[in-house]
Amino acid sequence: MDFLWNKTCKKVIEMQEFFEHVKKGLSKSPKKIASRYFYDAKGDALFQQIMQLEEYYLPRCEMQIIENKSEQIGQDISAVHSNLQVVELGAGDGTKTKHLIKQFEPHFDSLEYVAMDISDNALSINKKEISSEAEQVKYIGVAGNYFDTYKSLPSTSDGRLVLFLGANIGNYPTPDAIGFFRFIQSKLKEEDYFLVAFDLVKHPRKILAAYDDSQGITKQFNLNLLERMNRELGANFNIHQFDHFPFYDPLTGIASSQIVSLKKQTVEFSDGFSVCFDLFEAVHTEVSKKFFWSDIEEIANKSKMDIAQTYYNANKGYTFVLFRPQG
Ligand code: AVJ
Repeated sequence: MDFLWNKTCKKVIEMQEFFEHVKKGLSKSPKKIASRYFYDAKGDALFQQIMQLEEYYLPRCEMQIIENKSEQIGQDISAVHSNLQVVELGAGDGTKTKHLIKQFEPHFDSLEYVAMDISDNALSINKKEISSEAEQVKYIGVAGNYFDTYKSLPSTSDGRLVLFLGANIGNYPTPDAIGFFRFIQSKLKEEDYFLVAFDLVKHPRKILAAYDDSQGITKQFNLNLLERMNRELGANFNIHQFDHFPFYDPLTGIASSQIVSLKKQTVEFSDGFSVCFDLFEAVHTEVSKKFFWSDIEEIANKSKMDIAQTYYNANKGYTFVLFRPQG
């Protein structure tokens, strides 16, 4: 009963927060909704499908590094620490990280893994995946928004490695990425580490194809944002009167997604809030930044971090960078 009550409260608070965000974002010019709202249950399922797409090359690149470099990463960090706490932000279901943790295990006297994710569902799979792969690892799962959960992470006498994988850093334009790095730094001691996966700039057509797949799954993923507003906020979007428009700018390394209104129309929400869309007016939904080395160096410098190591996939289009606070 208590459990159900808590779950219901959480859901209500989340929906209120979503509604406030939507009201603000759709009243702006240009209109804007943040990509973190993609991920309701249907959005999670669509993202799983995206990760299987031939055109969406990112998960395969990441897996290459995890499979071929985890041993090296473990060895590099164990030169400094024999007891390690690994904290993963946006840990997901653990199907990737379990390989990393498993290869880390022999290098440390003790290993603790703290998985942080917004989804209870993903975390329960995560626990099973990690625990069955690495039995000696002390497992801690923390559900919630990682800004809140990371902030209240207790200190440890062990070394700490924070993981931020999946190229999720790409959702932060450079100034936001710098702010995010400073936030991570606040819980790192001098010898601690931050390991981040970056998707690097590559041929613009290859990048564009990753966000404009031929099966239209990415389109469904974006339009699900409108369906989510229908489901949760009682809006009356007709998704057939909107289209998805992704593009990539090689000058900035930014892939952007937008939802375009195919006619002049008004959309109403259950509480009386309404929004007008002009003919072909767009709503910005996502930034997926592709990084130049100079971007990564700028982020490191401005957040007072040093680059300790870099690990690449086979074609060098994707990298894990190991950062350390500047002494
Ligand atoms: C989960 C942020 C890495 O930007 O590539 C995939 C999300 N959006 N297709 C990305 C996404 C459209 C993805 N990240």
